[in-house]
Amino acid sequence: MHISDVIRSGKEGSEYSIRGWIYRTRSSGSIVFSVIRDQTGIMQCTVKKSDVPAAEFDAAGKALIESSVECTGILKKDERAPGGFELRATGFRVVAFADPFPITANQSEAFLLDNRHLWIRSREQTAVMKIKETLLQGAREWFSESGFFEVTPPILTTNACEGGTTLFSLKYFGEDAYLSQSAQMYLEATAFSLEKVFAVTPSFRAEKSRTPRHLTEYWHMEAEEAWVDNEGNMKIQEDLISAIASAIAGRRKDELELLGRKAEELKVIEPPFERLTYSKAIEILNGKGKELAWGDDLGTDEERLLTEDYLKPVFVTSYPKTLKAFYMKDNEEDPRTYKCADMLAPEGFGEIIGGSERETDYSKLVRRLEEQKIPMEPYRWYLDLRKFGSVPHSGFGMGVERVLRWICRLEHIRDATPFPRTPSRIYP
Ligand code: NSS
Repeated sequence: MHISDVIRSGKEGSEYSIRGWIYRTRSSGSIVFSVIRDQTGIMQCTVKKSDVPAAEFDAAGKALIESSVECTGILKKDERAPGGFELRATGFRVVAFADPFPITANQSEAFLLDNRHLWIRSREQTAVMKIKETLLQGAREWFSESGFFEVTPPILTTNACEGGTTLFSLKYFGEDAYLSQSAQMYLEATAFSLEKVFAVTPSFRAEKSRTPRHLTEYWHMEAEEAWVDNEGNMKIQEDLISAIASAIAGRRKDELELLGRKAEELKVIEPPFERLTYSKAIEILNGKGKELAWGDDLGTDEERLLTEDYLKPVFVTSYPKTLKAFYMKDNEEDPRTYKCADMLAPEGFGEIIGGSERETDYSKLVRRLEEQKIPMEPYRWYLDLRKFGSVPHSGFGMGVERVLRWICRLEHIRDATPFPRTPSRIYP
């Protein structure tokens, strides 16, 4: 049985078998205390020389941390044991003896990253991976209830969606190709079939930025909606984020607590989220002593300043055209800007979603590509979408690890993914 099931439903005096990895072990003469870890928790097994076959007692004494084991024993209450119960072993089998485990207390971040394949067994990493699963699951449930279809866009592509400077390029049988930065264009195409679509794919950004919120490979949850404008797009995003927060608060209380986050803090994440224009954001930042001019980009520091006092995410709308991609829709209310919005996470975490209404005017798109000297050929198919029954449509992309970093209150985004990819790391 899993350890949590034994603790929850086990009867004192009955016999159970658990299996997992040795979390801690110590022996004193004729008794071995072996704390076993499985995916649900930890439990102490007390192995007495008099209660198990001699070879098994011997093995229990020799097995080092992270050896894989099976223990059968009688359940006993023990206030001192983690979880309040222990197993008094009647059998103890070592499945595989471990070498001395390299990870011990107080090791450097670099050492832990080099040994990531082993470090992900830690309780913190396990908690983050479980919360990530709930994030993805909760989001998929929300999308499904809200009439979205999950689709499967390609990763190998000839299109730059978010500009040429952060592309990983490769040769595709002699032709120039890239790893996808965003599924957006393919989602736009699919939305003219299924109307409401979403996808969860890896996205790649060759960004040299060494910040606590940039990965070169991250999981991107993107949606595209036909017949929806920028305001409708924001409504969908705040509903989605609230559903994710609520799923995690409801199902992952213990894991959140282990990471120093109270589930209650996520329960306040409910629509509506405040909307600020970019112009207003600049004003606020100027008021906080940041010297910024209209047209300057908001970096990590600016977004931290802007969101440090918020408890819920906030939208920043109507960014200057010079800061955003060519496919966004003109904003008639302020022609210097697009009809777009970024969602920033509270408590200083910053951008978690980028979204916009899409330009539907064929000639405007062609003009922008020309102005920005972007070669037209790879975009023929994308431009085609404006020639065959285009409709108002909008969409967004959410960085899964960015959201997870905020929800788990992680210092660095690399801890939101088991095998982080950053400019200086591709091993293990
Ligand atoms: O560049 S974005 O702001 N927008 C797009 O890619 C759109 N084409 C998405 C769309 O409309 N379908 O990236 C979207 C989000 C952004 O808000 C972050 O949360 C995340 O993707 N993102 C990243 N996460 C981790 N590391 C890096 N380097 C990164 N870049 C973006």
